[in-house]
Amino acid sequence: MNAKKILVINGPNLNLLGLRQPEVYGSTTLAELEEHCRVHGATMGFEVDCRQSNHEGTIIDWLHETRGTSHGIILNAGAYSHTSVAIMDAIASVERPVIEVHLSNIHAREEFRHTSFVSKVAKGMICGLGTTGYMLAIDALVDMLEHEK
Ligand code: CA2
Repeated sequence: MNAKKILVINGPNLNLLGLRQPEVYGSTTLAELEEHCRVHGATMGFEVDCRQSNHEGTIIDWLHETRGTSHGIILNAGAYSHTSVAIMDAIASVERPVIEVHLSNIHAREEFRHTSFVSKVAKGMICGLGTTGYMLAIDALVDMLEHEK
């Protein structure tokens, strides 16, 4: 691996960002969010690869791939965060820092959103700060990766 690389994975329904429920998830579209992530990473010399899928297995495949291709991962697994032991197991296998991000404050919402399987294995978690959470997660990963030897 030459260039320092961060993978941003957005899960189910996040392709609708900015298009529906702006009162909950904000008005920034997924394409705008991904561009902000790439630009923010680039200012610190990191390449940011952004992907979105509505499919659990695809997200798991991408997590497995990161073993040889990415130094750190930012994951908003959407509703799979609350249900998927399979994604949790995949994260536990990647041996790369994974930061969980949620746009909304999952603890201030319905009870079924209070549990996250991702949180059990993530390095850290940011929620409730909208798209700023992704920038903070990039900052945290860059700091971690620059100090790791
Ligand atoms: O707050 C978050 O980022 C969530 O991961 C978003 C998920 C939700 O199931 C989690 O509990 C918290 C839902 C993503 C749905 O995204 C939409 C965006 C715009 C319009 C409709 C859905």
